[in-house]
Amino acid sequence: MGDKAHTPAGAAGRAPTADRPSEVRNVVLVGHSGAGKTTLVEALAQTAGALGRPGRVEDGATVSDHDEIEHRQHRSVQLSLVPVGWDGFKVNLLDTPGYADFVGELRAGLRAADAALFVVSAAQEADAVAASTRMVWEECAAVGMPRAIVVTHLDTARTGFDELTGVCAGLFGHDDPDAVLPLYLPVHGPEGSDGHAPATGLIGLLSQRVHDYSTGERAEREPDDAEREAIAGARARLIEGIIAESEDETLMDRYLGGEEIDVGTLVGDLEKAVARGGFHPVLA
Ligand SMILES: Nc1nc2c(ncn2[C@@H]2O[C@H](COP(=O)(O)OP(=O)(O)OP(=O)(O)O)[C@@H](O)[C@H]2O)c(=O)[nH]1
Ligand SMILES: [Mg+2]
Repeated sequence: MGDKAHTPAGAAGRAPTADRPSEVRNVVLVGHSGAGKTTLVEALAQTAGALGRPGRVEDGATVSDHDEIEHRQHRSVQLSLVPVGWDGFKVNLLDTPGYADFVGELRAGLRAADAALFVVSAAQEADAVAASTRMVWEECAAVGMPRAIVVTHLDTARTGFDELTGVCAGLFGHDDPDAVLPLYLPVHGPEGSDGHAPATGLIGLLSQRVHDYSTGERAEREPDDAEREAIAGARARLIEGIIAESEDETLMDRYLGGEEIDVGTLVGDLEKAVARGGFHPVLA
């Protein structure tokens, strides 16, 4: 990536440092133009404390789209590096342009990456996930790169989250659709006058807890009856998907025999499966 990579000075506060290569993770964001990669980077940087308030692409106010052309066109035209500190690691977020003209920038980002986030917009028709994005997925699969899928635009969605995770499993999990599954389900608030019901929280399928953001602050609560019902099927499928990838071959028998597998074991196996490139979480 060399001089093509840009670290915006000042905007993200002091860049996190890492003393050892083992403390660095390079994560590239891949997806079609307008999917929401730059907006996601902005939100991740804010959550990690690298930004006070997230800026918007259309205002030319994001850390990642810092070039004058990007401000004018409201889209990324070059590879951009946004370092954030998280849990003792330096995570270098590599935001790539989705527009095909800038594929060289995407290539540079892929070469530097340890893992990839595939960003898919629920606001676009499901078949709009570009063939080029699927090709990049196949390339990453060929080298066993860890991959996750992030669904954006759930607030103005044309396609519901459940439907979209099914579409993603079809597009990206053709070898094994049970290896492309959600870890959380979005909770939607009441429908506004525009007919959209914005997502106000997330239900953790493993933890069975609801992370509620409806007040603007993060709060945690027990699921209600309707949420419990939504959890049941999706949770069973997720657990089976994780266990199928587990190195512990006794786990499936124990699970099918009715044993309640502890969440810590499942999370450990999930992390290993993701790192091996064998399981791909879908995140809202
Ligand atoms: N409502 C809504 N708008 C979003 C969301 N994510 C992104 N947007 C908007 O969608 C537009 C495109 O988002 P970007 O983040 O620029 O998309 P991108 O993937 O970086 O696009 P390229 O840089 O062209 O590859 C912007 O106007 C964003 O504000 C979302 O989750 N909900
Ligand atoms: Mg962008």
